[in-house]
Amino acid sequence: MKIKGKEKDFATIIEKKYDKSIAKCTTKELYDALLETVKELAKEKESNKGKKKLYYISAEFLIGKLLSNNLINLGIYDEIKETLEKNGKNLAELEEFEVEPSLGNGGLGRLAACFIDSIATLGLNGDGVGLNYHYGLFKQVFEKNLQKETPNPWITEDSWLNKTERSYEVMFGGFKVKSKLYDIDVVGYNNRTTKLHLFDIETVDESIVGKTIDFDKELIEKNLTLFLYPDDSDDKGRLLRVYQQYFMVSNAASLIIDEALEKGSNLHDLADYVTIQINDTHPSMVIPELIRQLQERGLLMDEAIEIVSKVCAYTNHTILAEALEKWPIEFLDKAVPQLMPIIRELDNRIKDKVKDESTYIIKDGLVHMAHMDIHYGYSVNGVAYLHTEILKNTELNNFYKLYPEKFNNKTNGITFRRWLMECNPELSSVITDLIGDGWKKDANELEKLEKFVNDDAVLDKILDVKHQKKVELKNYLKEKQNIDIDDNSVFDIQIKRLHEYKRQQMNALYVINKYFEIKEGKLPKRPITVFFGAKAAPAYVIAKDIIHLILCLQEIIEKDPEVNKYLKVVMVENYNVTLAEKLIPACDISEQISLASKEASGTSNMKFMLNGAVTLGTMDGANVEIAELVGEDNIYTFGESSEVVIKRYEDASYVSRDYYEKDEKLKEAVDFIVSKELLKVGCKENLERLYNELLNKDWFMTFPDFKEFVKTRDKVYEEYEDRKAWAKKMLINISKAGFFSSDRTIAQYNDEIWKLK
Ligand code: KOT
Repeated sequence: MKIKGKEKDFATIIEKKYDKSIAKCTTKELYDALLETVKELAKEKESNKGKKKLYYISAEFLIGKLLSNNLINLGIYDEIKETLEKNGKNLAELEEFEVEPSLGNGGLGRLAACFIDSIATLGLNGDGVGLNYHYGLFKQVFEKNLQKETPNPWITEDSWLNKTERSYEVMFGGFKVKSKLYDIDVVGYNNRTTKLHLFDIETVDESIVGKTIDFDKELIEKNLTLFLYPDDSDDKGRLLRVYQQYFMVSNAASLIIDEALEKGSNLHDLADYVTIQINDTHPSMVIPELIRQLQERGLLMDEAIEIVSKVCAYTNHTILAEALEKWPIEFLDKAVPQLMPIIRELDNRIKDKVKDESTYIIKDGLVHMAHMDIHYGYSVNGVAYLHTEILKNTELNNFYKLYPEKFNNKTNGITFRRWLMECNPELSSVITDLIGDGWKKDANELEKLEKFVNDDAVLDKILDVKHQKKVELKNYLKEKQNIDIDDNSVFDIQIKRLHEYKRQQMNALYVINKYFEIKEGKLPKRPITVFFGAKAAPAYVIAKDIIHLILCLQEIIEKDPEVNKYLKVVMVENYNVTLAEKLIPACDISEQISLASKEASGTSNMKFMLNGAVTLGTMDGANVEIAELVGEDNIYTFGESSEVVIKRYEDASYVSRDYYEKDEKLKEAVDFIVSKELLKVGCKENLERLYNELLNKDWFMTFPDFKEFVKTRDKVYEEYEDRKAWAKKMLINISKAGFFSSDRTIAQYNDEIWKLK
């Protein structure tokens, strides 16, 4: 590798730093040296330049570990790996040493991380802006088959954060705080870098948190950047979120204005210098805050509003009503009183010209953040074709009628650097051997793989790699969780946040159904391992009950000698990016079983197909586009359509008990939740609550899809046995995954929204 123009090798760097050879170094020493080297190399890369700059503001950036990814993007992964191996060391140990930052929840946060990678790689002038949560989301531990939440500290002296000199004063109602900016350099796969800016406060006090995630929610100066989404089940937690959000956007606005001024903007022309992507409504207060700061610098309200309306673009990631943020006016009055007059003014201007009250910003004492984004942003996008259509035609139809020109779709994507090259080097090299490495820069080239669909040797290779990755996962989970897995079983995997609409409960009901079949002597042709990975929000009671059910099933099945040879449930603890990178390459069947219309896009579906898993899913989110690309022979779909589901909600006609009464198998599975067997290992209160919820409500309509789900899934297992036919499906999935590269998504954001040069 070249540092400051001079050829250097890692062994010499180590020798110089520690006065000893690589072989004699500890893991920490090697890690530190690599961290330092990579940080230095990143600094040398040209940072993306241009007059106009994008600020991608997001409450979450689920970046994952960075070492290997940075080595890949710098083009020195193989070199370092070999050097270490030659000296009896291995990169995997260093990867293990690294602590994963816990700065996100799920899809929205991981998407932001993929986007930053692609922005750097495409050489676009854009940075990410977010918060530096010290304890991240939370660390999930299982105790007595229940989820417990503990703090997840990740900031050590070996972190990727670089402390900067930048600092701003942020005013809250009655007090102010001083911010401190930390940066992480994001290296693109192309000699470029951008930055992830994470704001923090220096008065934050980790000691106010004990072993659990409880802490005094009113000590804002001490708790502001401790956790991502502190428990919002009570008003104090919700209010803290408002403080966090304002802290994030006020710093962002200050940074944006400073950087524009430095580049010669006179602020009247700010829209030529800046575009802001608002990642769901968490950063929405940037709109009134930017207006406020522009006024402070002498601009008049009219002009400030006009400028901001040309600068801000909004992405919607969900149609779930409870996720569309609405803040009580009292909250904003208390936390950020300086914003309320501006928000009122923004709302009044709408009330003056728009008749449709449903679009007003302030209604019934609540401030509707998304409404503000749509009225005062220049672009509104959904994250998959179906999702955007639902926004236009149903959820946001009233806004679509007002501003049809603002609405556009940007189907999500994933970075192939992390989700193929890093997590599956074996498959990457099979691909490269077949079609060359052009796909690394242009993912569409993966389509060239299609011509090998009848090549037995290629199909065998793909099956071999899959098996190898299954063995790796098996060994990893043996070491980490002491679980024994049969690598010849089918690996059936569902990984995503735990939510009723994602319907992990339906997967669990299938497991129960299979358990009964096995008990009755109807054995599967091959053992099945059903993996789950999911965190439930601390205050989401039913979601935690579903985790409880899954863990209880895991225990019962494991202990049953009649069943455990054929069926196994594995719920991985503390599911995160690191685990995803191990699970995804090893997956045979990708479970994407949300209630049609509810999953905006999904992104694990894309990661799985790229790694040769076959999707079993509903026609929801990006599954629809996957189905279109791979064709019906290479995906398994089932369940009611989004139209039927939307209609069912509209006429409120759904009665879950009707399905339960009519379907014997379903009844049997649901009853098992409160059976003697389960109550022996589980908690009565949780299991009964879940049982009653399903029977009396089932708001996300698991029951109507259950029968077809069982039938389709059984068919998947049967067809899996024709290994050659299955390998073809795998190959087609890989070859069609190119569309889901986040490089494509980001190029579209730029062409159609940001318009950076
Ligand atoms: C969370 C809270 C409020 C609003 C939205 C969310 C949210 C949505 N968090 N994650 N999402 C997911 O975003 C992904 C990226 O666009 C989608 O693929 C996925 O379907 C959403 O559920």
